Amino acid sequence: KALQDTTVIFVLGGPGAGKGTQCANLVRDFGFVHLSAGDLLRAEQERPGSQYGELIKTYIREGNIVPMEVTIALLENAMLASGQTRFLIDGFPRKMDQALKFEEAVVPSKFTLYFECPEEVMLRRLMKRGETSGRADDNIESIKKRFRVFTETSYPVIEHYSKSGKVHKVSCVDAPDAVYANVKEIFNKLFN
Ligand code: UP5
Ligand code: MG
Repeated sequence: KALQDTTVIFVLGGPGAGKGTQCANLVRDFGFVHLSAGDLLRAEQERPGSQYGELIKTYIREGNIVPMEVTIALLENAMLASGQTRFLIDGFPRKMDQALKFEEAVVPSKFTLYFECPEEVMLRRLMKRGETSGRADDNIESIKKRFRVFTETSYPVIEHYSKSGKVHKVSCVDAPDAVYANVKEIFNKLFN
């Protein structure tokens, strides 16, 4: 299969923890391709003629998890289209069945990078970003729903991989550069 020899790292953490911010650093320093599932879904929502536009819009506004068939297809297509072999899969899997399906149908993950961050810190970041982001889910109602879905549905994915020792946990509370210093240490050991 085309994606057999690829390295996939899941980048997980609560809404606004800083997944996208840190992935940009890793792209620069380690040559990964960054695929944010949320970004791919938002792009699909905007794509003229998409049959999933309305569905995605509703799920994202409500902080709910889009059916995995849609997300996995977008991820797999983007991986194949890139022609590359090292991927940061950001914000996916958000549910246990998605994790199992992706690893079975696409490629197993190497490990999970988990950004730990208290809700009050994430709330502050998202409310601030909401002043300019234009994201339909950067408002207090949607943010509260996103937090609940993360705790109830997405965090168990991290727990699952923790049990098999496949999680590298990094605190995301400090300034972006300080957080990245810790991320870089992990990646230097593995990829340099
Ligand atoms: N910021 C970042 N790091 C900082 C730091 N160390 N100190 C101070 N500020 C920091 O950062 C968020 C904000 O904080 C930015 O303003 C940044 O400058 C600042 P960012 O890097 O964007 O954080 P990130 O974790 O990427 O936050 P994001 O909002 O993207 O996380 P979500 O997980 O909520 O969003 P995502 O786009 O992944 O998903 C959105 C929705 O899509 C989901 O709720 C769901 O409805 C849907 N979805 C699915 O259905 N399935 C999927 O597989 C994926 C998404
Ligand atoms: Mg993001």
